[in-house]
Amino acid sequence: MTPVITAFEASPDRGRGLARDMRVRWAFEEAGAAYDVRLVSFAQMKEAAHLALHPFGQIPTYEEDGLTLFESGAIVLHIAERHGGLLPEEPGPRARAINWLFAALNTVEPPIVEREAAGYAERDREWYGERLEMLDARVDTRLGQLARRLGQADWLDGAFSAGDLMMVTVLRRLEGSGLLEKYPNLTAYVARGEARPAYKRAFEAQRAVFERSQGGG
Ligand code: GTB
Repeated sequence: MTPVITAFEASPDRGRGLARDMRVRWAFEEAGAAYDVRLVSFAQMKEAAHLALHPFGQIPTYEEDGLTLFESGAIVLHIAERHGGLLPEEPGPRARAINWLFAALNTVEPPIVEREAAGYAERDREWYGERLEMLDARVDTRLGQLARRLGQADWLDGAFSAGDLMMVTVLRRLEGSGLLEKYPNLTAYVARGEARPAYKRAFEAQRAVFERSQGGG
């Protein structure tokens, strides 16, 4: 069976590839593996049929031959383990690539998401400016640390891996914030990820979904 993932019927990012199906699509494309997409509305995500796949009523999910997964990190890791191209074969480098995948999700993404969430939920509060400064500083700490470790290397640990794929998608969530630009090696790193043919295919696929949802395409 071709794996089926779920994605937003009309992504609130308007096709900028910031929703978490993008990382899964990119992993499939890097692996050269076919996949199908089932689009869901916000209402459908909260209905019983979708909650049976995803206990938190979100996208993305993954279904294949009786296996159901949720959590974009688990899905990307599953794809990487099933196919070549996203994880080194040697145990040490492979473990380090997985290490970076977790670092992207557990150490770099949380302050970025918290900052983004404050922008949606707290923008009108009188203390928002002060809070934003604090949130920016937390993100900046992580970016500075990551920039130091990456240095002038192309990728985080040798060849491109699922760890880089995840880190690039996480850093892309800073688009428009102006925070990444302080670190030219990180902006170049993201651009390097975005220049990969597999990334471009995944990006176009999710963008086409958004265009169709607006009556285009
Ligand atoms: N930890 C989970 C994972 O990694 O898979 C988190 C999944 C998640 O947050 N899914 C979001 C979702 O389904 C979509 S990606 N939200 C609907 C809900 O919770 O009801 C997050 C996202 C949404 C929108 C933008 N955007 O507009 O730019 C970016 C990212």
